[in-house]
Amino acid sequence: MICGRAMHPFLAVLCLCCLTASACAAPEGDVQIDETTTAPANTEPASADAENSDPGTTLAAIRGEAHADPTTTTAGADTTTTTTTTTSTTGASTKDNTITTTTASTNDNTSTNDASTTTTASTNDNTSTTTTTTTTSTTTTTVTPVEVAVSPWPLNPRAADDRDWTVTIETSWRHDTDAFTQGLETHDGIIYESTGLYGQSRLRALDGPEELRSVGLDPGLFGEGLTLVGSEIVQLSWREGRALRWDRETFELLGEFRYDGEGWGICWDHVGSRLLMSDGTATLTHRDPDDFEVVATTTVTRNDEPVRRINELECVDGLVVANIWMTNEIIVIDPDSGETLASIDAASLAAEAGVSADETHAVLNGVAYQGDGKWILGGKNWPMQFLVTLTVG
Ligand SMILES: [Ca+2]
Repeated sequence: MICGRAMHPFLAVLCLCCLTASACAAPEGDVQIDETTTAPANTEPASADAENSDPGTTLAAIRGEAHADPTTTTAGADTTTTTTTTTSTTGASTKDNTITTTTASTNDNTSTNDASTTTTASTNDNTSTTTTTTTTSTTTTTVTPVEVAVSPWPLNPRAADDRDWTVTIETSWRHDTDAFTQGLETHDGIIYESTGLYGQSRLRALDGPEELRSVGLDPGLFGEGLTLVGSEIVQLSWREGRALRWDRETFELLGEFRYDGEGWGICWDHVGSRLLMSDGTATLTHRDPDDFEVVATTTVTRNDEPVRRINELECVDGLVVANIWMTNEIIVIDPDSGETLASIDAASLAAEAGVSADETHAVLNGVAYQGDGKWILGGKNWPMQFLVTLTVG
């Protein structure tokens, strides 16, 4: 019904009723509602096709030499772009007689785009249109950096042409000048230090310059080298023939081993499952970790001559690293043959620490391998300790 100014008064009242009363329904068919129906999109959501995902990951194993220690560093992240395709089809009736087929695809499995679009259109008497659409879904996968081994050595000490190495200082920190360093090792970021001299010997746990805990030795013991064996610390004494066994976490004294001769340096060779110990001569004594019994001895040599005064030790990757008492030289030793494989000149550290040559007690002593090619070195009563890497030359 159409309301207007020219209508009959009765119709005008009726019209007013219709406009104001919700119960007054418009006669069916009186109002033409032209409904436009919008068909819901019939396109399936694109989804990644797992089977088409090819991370294309090549994990480059960046290892050191054949005897690399299983310590690690981080390789660069690798990013791979994977493109997958999903196809959907929409069918709808139309009034024209056209079949239109559109196919678009993009395929990229190698981060190199290779896209193609093909459109085919034809006209005939059919009354449907079929559109095939290939949608593109791109997934970018960032591969988690992979930890790979870094060698402790600048060159393979068993095969290198140049075995004269030196140190490069990465950083340094304050060290207690009252600490007469006799043994040094590190684990999980904590430095374990044994100090000597009668009445002053201690076992210490350090976080850089800060002492985390410390325990004094019997005044009759002169502390010497130490090493970690599992949850225990084994600490030598100089002439007392007693190796103290400590709990690594609490510094509780668990017991001791007895041995003959002097104790200088010691390290746990996990590769050979043995303790290796020096006594100030050219001898390395191999000991059973359970009862400290001697199982073998090796004479350290260089050019077939014995190398004496082997002092503080560090077992690394099946080899032994030792500083030679009263020198700034550190050597790398094959513990089975006794052969000196490489020589490290660490004289720059004493100079950096301000230790003069005539301070005969304040000598280089203390070698600890941290991992990632980094070493902690120090000296007796030195005012600083150093984090270094080894370099050729
Ligand atoms: Ca050591």
